[in-house]
Amino acid sequence: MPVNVAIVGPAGAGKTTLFNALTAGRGADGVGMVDIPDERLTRLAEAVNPAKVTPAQVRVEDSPPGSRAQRVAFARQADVLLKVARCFGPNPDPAVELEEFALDLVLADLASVEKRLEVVAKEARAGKKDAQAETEILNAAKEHLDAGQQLRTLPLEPDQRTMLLGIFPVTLKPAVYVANAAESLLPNGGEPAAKVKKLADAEGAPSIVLSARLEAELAELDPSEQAEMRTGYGIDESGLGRIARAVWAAGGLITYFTAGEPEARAWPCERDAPAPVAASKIHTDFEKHFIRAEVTSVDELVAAGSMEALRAAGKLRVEGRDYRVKDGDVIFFRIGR
Ligand SMILES: Nc1nc2c(ncn2[C@@H]2O[C@H](COP(=O)(O)OP(=O)(O)OP(=O)(O)O)[C@@H](O)[C@H]2O)c(=O)[nH]1
Ligand SMILES: [Mg+2]
Repeated sequence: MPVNVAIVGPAGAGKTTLFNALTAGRGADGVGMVDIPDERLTRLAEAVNPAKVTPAQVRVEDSPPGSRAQRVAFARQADVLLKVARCFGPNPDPAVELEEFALDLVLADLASVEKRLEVVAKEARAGKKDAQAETEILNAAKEHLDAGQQLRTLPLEPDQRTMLLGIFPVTLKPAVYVANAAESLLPNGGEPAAKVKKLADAEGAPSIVLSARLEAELAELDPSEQAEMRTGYGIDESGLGRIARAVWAAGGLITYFTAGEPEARAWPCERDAPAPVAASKIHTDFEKHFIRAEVTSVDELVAAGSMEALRAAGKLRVEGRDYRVKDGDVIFFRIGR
């Protein structure tokens, strides 16, 4: 399943421009599928020479025009929020604009928490197990939101987090900040981008600097021209590549690979997922019928040329159900029936 990324943020921050850049103009109705560049997959494909190469994909969605409530509802359905801030044009004040935008999300979560508190109070009176623990965490959340803070910055135990997720809080979603800077301020975005970074750092969220307009122009060039232009601006990686890495980091994702003759493929997966859960990304049945995982690294596979060669040399690691899949693993899953 692709990762769902919603481009959100203040009005006129360059969200649609960034959407067009990321989707290279191929999005329709504000939705586009984007292939994630990964040099490891490129190297695997060169070594294995498969019939098909399938990169990881992200489903990117642009904020639709609409009311504040509609914008909040839109942010709610994403896995990761890409928060764009205007760091170009006259008097950019991205920190203030981002805080105003965040306040809408905070108020929306506050309303959900209050509604849930009423329900849980009834459940507590009826003697429902866990009602007390849920009331406590909801009250802590309410206090945090009342102070204008997003839930992302509230320290939570795993079970508290699970309880809070029941109200689909939008300020608990992982976020990546994008300082959309004037071309003249590249590569580091100057003072406005520094403000964005400060805000992101305070939340422990990744932030990146780019020019959405420049990225949109670059997306129309062939790769060598792109690289040359980027170098001129002091940028060493595409906006898409940098956004993807930040989305993976914020969303707690890793990438593992499969590399057979029919297909070499990159699979996004939650960090620390047990092997059967990682296998279920390929097919839901694989979780139930998981037997074992045969694991290697990109470098070892590239050196050996194929999974078969590694297997024959006894160099594939055999891992069981408890194995936690790592970023960069190349895996062959043995599945029963
Ligand atoms: N100089 C400069 N202008 C930009 C950049 N990105 C966007 N703009 C301009 O900013 C204006 C708004 O851009 P949009 O992409 O429509 O912004 P938006 O966030 O989608 O706006 P709404 O959907 O109306 O909230 C347009 O005139 C863009 O050309 C950029 O990186 N540099
Ligand atoms: Mg727009």
